[in-house]
Amino acid sequence: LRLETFLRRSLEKNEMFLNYQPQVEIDTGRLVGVEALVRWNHPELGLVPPARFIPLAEDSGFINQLGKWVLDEACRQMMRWQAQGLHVPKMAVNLSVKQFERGSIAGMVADILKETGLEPQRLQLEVTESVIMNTGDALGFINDLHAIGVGLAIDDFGTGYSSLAYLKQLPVQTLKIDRSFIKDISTDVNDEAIAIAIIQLGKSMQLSVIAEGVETEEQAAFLLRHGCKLAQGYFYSRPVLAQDMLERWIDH
Ligand code: G
Ligand code: G
Ligand code: MN
Ligand code: NA
Repeated sequence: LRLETFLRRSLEKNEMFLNYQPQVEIDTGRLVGVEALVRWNHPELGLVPPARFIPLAEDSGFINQLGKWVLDEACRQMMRWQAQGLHVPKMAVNLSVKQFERGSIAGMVADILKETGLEPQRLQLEVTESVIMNTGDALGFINDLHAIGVGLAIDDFGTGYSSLAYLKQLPVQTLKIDRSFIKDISTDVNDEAIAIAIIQLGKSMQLSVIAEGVETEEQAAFLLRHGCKLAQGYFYSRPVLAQDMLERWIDH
C-alpha cells in the first residue's frame, strides 16, 4: 500500500525516467531502433524494478498516466537526439492492456505525435499477444492505431495464444521473438524449433522479426543463419540512458 502511495506521486516528483535499448541489424551492426523501458528511482526505495511497479500501476489505474508520460517522453527524446545529430530510425514503446481497456488510445497517441512533431512511422507500439487476445475490441483499437500511421509489434511472441487466423487480420509489421526461446537456442531443440518457426512465419506473412534477449555471439549467428535479421539484447547493449545512446551511436 505504501508502494502504491509512492507510485502515485512518482511522476510529479520526477522519479520516473526512461532507458533505451538498441535494436540492431545483426549482419551490419546498424542501429535500427530503440525500445523505451521505464525506470523508477525512489529516494528511499532506490530503483524499483518494473516487474514490481508495472503490475501495481495496472491494478491501480495509474498506468494510464504513466503510459502517456512514457510515450510523450520517448517521442520528445527522438526529437532531442535528432537535434543533437543522432538519427534513431524508430522508437518502440510498450503498451499495457489497461491502456486499451479504457477505449481507443489512438487519439492520445495522435496528440502526442502532433505535439512532439515525431513522424508516426517512426513510432512502433509493442503489445503482447495476451493483450491482443484478452481485450474485447483489440482489433478495433489496433486498426485505429494503424490508421494514424504508427507501427505495431507483437511483443513476447510465442508465449501467448494468438491463433494464426487472428494474426492475419492484424495490421502489425513486426514479431518480437520472446527471449525465453532465445536463451537456450543452440542447445535446446524445442526452443530452436520454436524460434525457427517464428522466423518462417514472419517471412511468409511478410513481417519483420526481431529476436529479444540476445546475449551471445552464438545466438546472433544462429539467428542470422536462420533468416532473422534483427536483434536486441545484452550482447549489443543493455538498456541505457539517452546520453549514453548519443555517445555510443553518433556517427555510426
Ligand atoms: O527492463 P525490464 O526489466 O525493463 O522490463 C520489465 C518489464 O516491464 C517488461 O515486460 C517490459 O515490457 C515492461 N515495461 C518496461 N517499460 C514499460 C512501459 O513503459 N510500459 C509498459 N506497459 N511496460 C513496460
Ligand atoms: O517484455 P519486454 O520485452 O518489453 O521487456 C524487455 C525486458 O527484457 C526488459 O526487462 C529488459 O531489461 C530485458 N532484457 C533486454 N535484453 C535482455 C537480455 O539480453 N537478457 C535478459 N535476460 N534480459 C534482457
Ligand atoms: Mn517490449
Ligand atoms: Na518481451
